[in-house]
Amino acid sequence: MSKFENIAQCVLDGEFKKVKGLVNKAMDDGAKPMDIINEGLIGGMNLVTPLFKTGEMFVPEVMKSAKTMNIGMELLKEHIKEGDLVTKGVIVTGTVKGDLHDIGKNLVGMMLESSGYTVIDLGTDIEPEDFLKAIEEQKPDIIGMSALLTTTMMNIKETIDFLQEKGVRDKVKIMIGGAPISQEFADQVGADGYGEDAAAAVELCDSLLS
Ligand code: B1M
Repeated sequence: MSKFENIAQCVLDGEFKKVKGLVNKAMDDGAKPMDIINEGLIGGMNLVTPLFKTGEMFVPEVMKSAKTMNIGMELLKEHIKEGDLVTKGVIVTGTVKGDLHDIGKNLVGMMLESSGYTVIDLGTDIEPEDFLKAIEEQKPDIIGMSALLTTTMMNIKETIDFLQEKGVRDKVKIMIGGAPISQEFADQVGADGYGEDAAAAVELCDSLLS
C-alpha cells in the first residue's frame, strides 16, 4: 500500500489514534501537504460516502472517520499556503429555534467539510435573526437548516419567511433536513432542496451550486 492509501484506509477505518503518525511519516518522506490531504485524507472520506449511502457504514463509524480526517487536517493546516485550499462554497448550518438536536446536523457538516465545503456552524436553537446576521456577515452560498421535532419544523418556514421579509432570501440557496422533513415539506416552505441524509446533503449542495 502507498503512503496515501495507508492514510485513506486509516480514515475509512476511523483509526483516529493512528492518523497523526501516518501523516507525520508521509511528511518526513517528503510528501506535499496538499497531496496528503487530497489523496490521503479526502481520499479516505470519499470511500466513506458511498458506503454510508448504501448502509454498509453507520453513523458512529462515519463520525469516527470524520474525526480521523479532522485530526489529520489540523496537523497539516500550518503547512498549507493560503490559497492552496480551494473551497467549493460556504455553508452556514444551524438547528432551528426551539430545537436542540444536533447529531445529524453535525454529521452533515462533517461530510460537507470533507467534501471540500467551508462550513460555519451556528449551533442549535437558532433564531431567524441569527440566520439573517450570518447571511449578512458570512455571505454564504447555502444556508442549511435542521429540525428534528414536528413542533420545530415549522420554524424552518418562519425563518424562510423572515429572510424573505428582510429581502435576503434570494441571496442564498436554502437546504433543509432532519427526520420529520420531506421533499414535499421543502416545496411547501420554499426551500431549494431537502437532504434525506448526510450523503444526500452533499449531493444536493453540489447540484445547487453547479
Ligand atoms: Co429527541 N426526539 N427529544 N433528543 N431524539 C427524537 C427526534 C424523537 C423522534 C424521539 C421519539 O420520541 N421517538 C422525538 C420527536 C418526536 C416528534 O417530534 N415527532 C424527540 C423528542 C420528543 C425529544 C424531546 C421533546 C423529549 C423531551 O424532552 N420530552 C426533547 C426536545 C429537546 C429540544 O430539542 N428542545 C428531546 C431531546 C433529545 C436529547 C437532548 C436527549 C437528544 C439530542 C442530543 C443531541 O442531538 N445533541 C435526543 C435524541 C438523541 C433523539 C433521537 C433518539 C436521535 C436523534 C439523532 O441524533 N439521530 C431521536 C429519535 C430517532 O431519531 N430515532 C429523537 C441520529 C442522526 C444521525 O439522525 O438527526 O435524523 P438525524 O439526521 C440525519 C438526517 O435526518 C439528515 O442527515 C442526518 C444524517 O444522516 N439531516 C439533515 C439532519 N439534519 C439535516 C440537515 C440538512 C440535511 C440533512 O441540511 C441542512
